[in-house]
Amino acid sequence: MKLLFTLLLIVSFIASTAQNKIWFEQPASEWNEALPIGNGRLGGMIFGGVEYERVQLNEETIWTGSRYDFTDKKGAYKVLPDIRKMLFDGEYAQAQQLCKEEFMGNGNWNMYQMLGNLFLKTEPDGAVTRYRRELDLDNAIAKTTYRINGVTYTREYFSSHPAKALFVRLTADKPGAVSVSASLKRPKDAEIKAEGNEITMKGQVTSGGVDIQNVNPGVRYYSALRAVAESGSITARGDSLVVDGADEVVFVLAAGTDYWGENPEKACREDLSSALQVDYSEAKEAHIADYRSLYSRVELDLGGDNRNDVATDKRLEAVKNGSEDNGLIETYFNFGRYLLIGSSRPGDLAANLQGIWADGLTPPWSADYHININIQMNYWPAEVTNLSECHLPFVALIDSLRRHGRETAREMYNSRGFVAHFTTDVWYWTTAVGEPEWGMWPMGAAWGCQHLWQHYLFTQDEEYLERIYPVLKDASLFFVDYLTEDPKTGYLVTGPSSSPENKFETPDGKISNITMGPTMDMTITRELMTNTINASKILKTDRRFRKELEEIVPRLSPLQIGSDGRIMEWTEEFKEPEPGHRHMSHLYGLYPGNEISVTQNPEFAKAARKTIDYRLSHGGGHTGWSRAWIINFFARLRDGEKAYDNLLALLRKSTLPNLFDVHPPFQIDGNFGGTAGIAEMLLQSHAGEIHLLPALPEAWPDGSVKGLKARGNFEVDIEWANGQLKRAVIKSITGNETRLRYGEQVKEIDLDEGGELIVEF
Ligand code: FUC
Repeated sequence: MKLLFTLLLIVSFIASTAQNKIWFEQPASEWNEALPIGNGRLGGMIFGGVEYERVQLNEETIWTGSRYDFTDKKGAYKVLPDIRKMLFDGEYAQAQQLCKEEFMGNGNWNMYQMLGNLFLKTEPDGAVTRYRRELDLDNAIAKTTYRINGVTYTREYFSSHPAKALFVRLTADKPGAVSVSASLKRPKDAEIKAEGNEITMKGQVTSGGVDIQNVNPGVRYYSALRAVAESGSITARGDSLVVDGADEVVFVLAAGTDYWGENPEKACREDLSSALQVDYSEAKEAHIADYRSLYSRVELDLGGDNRNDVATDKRLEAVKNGSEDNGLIETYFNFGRYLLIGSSRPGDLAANLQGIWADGLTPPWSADYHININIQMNYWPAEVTNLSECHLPFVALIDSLRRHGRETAREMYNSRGFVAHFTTDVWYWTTAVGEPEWGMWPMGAAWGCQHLWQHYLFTQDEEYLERIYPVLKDASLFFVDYLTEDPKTGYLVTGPSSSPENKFETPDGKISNITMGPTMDMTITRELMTNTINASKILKTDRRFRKELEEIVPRLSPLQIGSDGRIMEWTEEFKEPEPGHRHMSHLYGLYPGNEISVTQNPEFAKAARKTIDYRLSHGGGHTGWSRAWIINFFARLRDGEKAYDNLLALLRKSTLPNLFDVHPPFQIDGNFGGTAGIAEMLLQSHAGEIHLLPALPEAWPDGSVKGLKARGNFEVDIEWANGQLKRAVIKSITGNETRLRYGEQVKEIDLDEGGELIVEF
């Protein structure tokens, strides 16, 4: 068969049978069954209990701590040469000890905390029938319906980005049937008051009171819940609002904090009064229109049968028991995009380890910004699934690290530029803290910078590139000063550093983590410098600095294949105490990087495959995010079958009933990594070409995807049948040239702005 390339200016629509509801036949019995709603900043988890409804609330800036909680060790750089010498001499354990004692900084761990809970209490006067609780991914609306004594009750919930408020509406199909008592609660640090038709809750958050030494209070917050009823009455009783005999009641919740320097009460009041200016149906319409302007850019159809009559938890259970369900995979993909829209809007904070949805006052790992894989993974689907704007909070996060990051670069490494280590939070601290095992890794900002560059590759926005170039330059500048020559090889290396969270056995039988020049560091450094060079060429700026970087890049310690044919994780072949380790950092160059490729260096691709197989055969992929990473690896290796197997494993082993990813516990990165993986199986563009259906598994013989993005600012629709490409539409948004690949067939293309290429069999 031969591809027919035609240049046309017609938009094609691909019919879709998308699976767009997550639904249950019962209320959530625990948090992992509740349904998330979010407007990027204000989140709710809907439990849907008839008698006791709980909407667990989050506001993304509710954090303990402050900007000054973490400090670098003053003059730490003075011990840097000693640590490096020990490492070059093979005295790993001693070097690690010195790192811990003399080199790393310290601070208190801060916590992301929930805002509180909205409880709605009703007194059902009969048995509940026809219960259904759902999340409509097409419209970002959650709904609970049930019948009691012939009356149908409906609750609708959404968190609106344009209205900056969260809405819950209770209606019934019989006049006067809505009676409910509403309250706001928080386990600590809350002054709650009900008055008239409003409840307010305010305070300053402090430590959750667990075994963390968090002594510093955090943000001040103010939230208000207003009830608006049709007929019936609203009375404040104690700290609750009692609604009696209404036709319907709408609860509108707004919240403000002083995180951005605002007066929390004023911020909350402004949001609330503007949210109340329009009626419910207008607010709902505006919410749907705003959400759909992002969500409806992409449609995926994997030929999944449209079994919307089976509840989501049952479908997932069936998959866990061995069946396959393309429809559920579509839902998983749609849900991933829904979650990104719900937790990461421009101007807001980046999505944390739990997006914005965390329960209690002490969420796991503080629900912070682990930047040694997790938060980067949150943003893997952003560009390819056409949610470029939702990437911007992460771009802002990396930029925000510069302030502390410059101090850390100076104090720890006597270097210019900026640096960040394995984790940070909304106060943007950058120092290396905790155990060297996980804390001694200075590549967080550098990895983050790849996202800055990727956003440019996908959007081709030169004004944006101009704005972020100083960040790339600052990150590269750090490495110019910081890299040191390995006396054995003559190459430039990073260090002291680790291969994120992994360990090795030293030649004298000790377990250690710290070395010079771990593979991931070197790949990231090479990529960062190359991106900075390319950016400076596009912007026609900084020739001298560019030359400096161009001289450094070939001197960086290279990627190596070990004696057993695997990619080496460190510059030496150490024994691995945990061969199935969850991080596969040395394969960064396969994904998300592009240093390893099936076509450009097949020997490395072969070694990468061996590396993954070895990890998997020793129990690797056991956390949700680790499994999600593997899907992307196999997609890049063009192995659709293995990518699909691991996607199934993600659903079978690492997915909760509400489709949240589980580490365990719940961690949102796997949702985003899995979503990116599905896209990566259908479209790739990292190797200077748009590759259609690079890893299509046999399980998806017929299907289509509409609206994915490729680097170079192309929008791509693909339709396939019997495992073969049937039709593709490549639309150039800004006008560009590239190469198009399907299997072995390639063609150079050059499209004007808005131009389309239709490829048909
Ligand atoms: C990294 C991982 C852990 C966990 C934590 C939040 O450190 O190694 O598995 O996901 O982040």
